[in-house]
Parts: sequence; C-alpha cells; structure tokens
Amino acid sequence: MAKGALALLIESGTDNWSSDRWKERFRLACPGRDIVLNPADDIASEDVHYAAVWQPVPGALARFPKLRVIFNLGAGVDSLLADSDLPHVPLVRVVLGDLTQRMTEYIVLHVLMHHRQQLYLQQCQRDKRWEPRSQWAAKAIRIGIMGMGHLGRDAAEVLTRIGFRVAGWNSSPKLIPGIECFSGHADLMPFLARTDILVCLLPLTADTKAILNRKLFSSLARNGPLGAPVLINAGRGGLQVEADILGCLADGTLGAATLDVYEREPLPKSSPFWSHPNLLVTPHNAADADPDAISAYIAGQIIKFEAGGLLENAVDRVRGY
Ligand code: NDP
Ligand code: OXD
Repeated sequence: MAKGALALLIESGTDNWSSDRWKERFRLACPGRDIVLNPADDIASEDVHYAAVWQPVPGALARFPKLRVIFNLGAGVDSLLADSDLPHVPLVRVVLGDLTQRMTEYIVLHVLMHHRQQLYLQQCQRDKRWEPRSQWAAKAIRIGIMGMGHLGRDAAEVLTRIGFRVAGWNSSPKLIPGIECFSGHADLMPFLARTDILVCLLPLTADTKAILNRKLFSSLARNGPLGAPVLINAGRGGLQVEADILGCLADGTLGAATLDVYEREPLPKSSPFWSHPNLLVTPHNAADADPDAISAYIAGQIIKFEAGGLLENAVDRVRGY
C-alpha cells in the first residue's frame, strides 16, 4: 500500500524558508513517501496524511480530510492555534538540540553585547574616541529568564557557567541546580526586582500576550551596574507592547534592548526600532530552523507513529504550548 503523502505548507518569503529547499530535504528523509508542496503540486487531498507547516494560510489545513498529524516546522505554535479551522489531529512542534543550541548562541551573544557595553563601544569606534568605561564582572549581573522551557533552560545553564547570576520564571515550580527558580503570578515581582537583564523566551498564549509592558519594565532592578535594566525578547512579538518599549527607552525605565520578534513581521520600514541607538534589532532569526535536522526529526516521528508509538512534543492545545 502507498504511504500517505506529506504536504509542505510554507508561507514565508525569507531565504531559510525556501519551499524547494525544504521539499528536497523531506524527499531525502522520507524515502518512498510523496512529498508535495501545497498548493503548487497536484495531489488528491485525501492522499495527504501528514502536513509539515510554517505559518500556513488560515483554513489551508482543513482541506485534507485524512490528515493524521500536523508537524509545525518551528517551536512556537501561536499562529497555528489562531486558525479556527485547524483540524483536530495531533499537533507536534520542534524540540531539537540543533534549535536549542542556536537559541543559546543568540541569548549568550546578546547578554554579552549589553554586559560588555558593545553599543557604547561601537559608537566610540564610529566617533574614533578612545574612551573605555570601567567593566564589571559577569557575577555582578543578574539575568532573569521568563520561560525556562527547552530553550530558556539551556541558555540559563550556559550563562551560569560564564558566571552570571541567573534566575528563571515559569508557570509551575521547577528545581534546576544552580539557578534560582520563581513561578506563577505571586513570584513575578520578586523575580523582576532581582533582574538586571530580562530575557524573554515565553510562548505567546492568552496568558502571556502583552506581558512585556511598562508596568513590568518598571518593576525590574535599578541598582545594578548597567545603570538601567535591559530587555532581550526572542519569544514572540505579541508578548511585547512596542509603544511601551519605546517610551521606557526614552525615559530611562529601560536602558537598552535586543528584539528578534515584533508585533508585525517583517518589521515595517517606518518602525522607529530600526534606527534607535539603544536597540539591537534582528529579523526573527535567533534560532533558524534547519531543514536537515527538522526533516530527519519529523521522518523519525512518522515511522514511530505508524508503528503504534507515541508522538513526541505534541502541543497541549488548551495550554497553548
Ligand atoms: P517550552 O514549551 O519548552 O517552554 C515554555 C516555557 O514557558 C515553560 O517553562 C513554561 O512554564 C513557561 N510558560 C508558559 N506560559 C507561562 C506563563 N503564563 N507564565 C509563566 N511561564 C510560562 O518552549 P520552548 O522553550 O521550546 O520555546 C519557547 C518559545 O520560544 C516558543 O514558543 C517560540 O515562541 C519562541 N521561539 C523563538 C524562536 C526565534 O527564532 N525567535 C525560535 C524558537 C522558538 P511551565 O513549564 O511551568 O508551564
Ligand atoms: C519559532 C521557530 O518558533 O523559528 O520562531 O522555531
């Protein structure tokens, strides 16, 4: 019997999301299975049993009556769950060492950029000024990570090894050696009050939407060596109130920020973020999805699933992550 086909639905114009590149990798990872690009390739919709997707058009997955599993090609599933016609089949997200390591690189890079005053030093270079400021040790800086899941925890462990004082905040209590763990609403204020650099790696859900706002920024520590707290958000744009970030940078509630994600992506050319002197802006590429690693991960999951095994990293649709 022919294997059920896998349809690829990718709606992103950027380089790393080239549909042809992903199709070729899936063809190699899933020998004997039809891999079709939707809507470009012709196939009877009932022959599609699996879908691998990145930001598909809402309603597009409802066209496949025999769909068995939806594989998201990234870690965050907020845009998929916003599709009111999403079929009621298991939804699996990416949890992979490759993706985790890329995110850890990004978080460590940007923590160090702020810790080592790189924005100031770059301005000095442009102005040809030899004016070093005194530099404190990593142990003087308190990092707070909102969302100590697969990504947050790994970044926290590497930052701890560098010497930073790291704490994490989650919805449920966790015990992580060497890392102070806070949880739930009751712990949010004490967590913020001891944080100089706030890293956000939360999923976007009804509970976390717009959580990065003026009230939260005003609760961060103001007695650290940086002079004012710093925000790093690589979670989702919907977590942040962008007008509040700009306002807080203007009045000193925040000293600086790194943003990888935005309320609107691609970030419009008219956004004041692009040219803000205290902002580091990256184009939602903190952790690029690697087609080799991800096609192999999904091919392995399909083999186990068809042999009667359990899918790994299935999303809890009620929780939203
Ligand atoms: P996980 O599901 O492994 O972790 C999510 C964490 O967030 C958990 O520790 C969870 O706590 C915590 N959390 C969720 N809701 C709340 C809440 N209301 N209050 C407090 N804590 C909460 O996710 P990942 O680590 O794999 O990924 C995190 C996010 O990173 C993704 O959802 C995605 O949006 C983003 N991402 C961004 C990328 C980029 O390139 N910019 C790349 C990849 C991911 P608990 O376990 O206690 O519920
Ligand atoms: C994401 C990802 O969820 O790229 O942003 O994995």
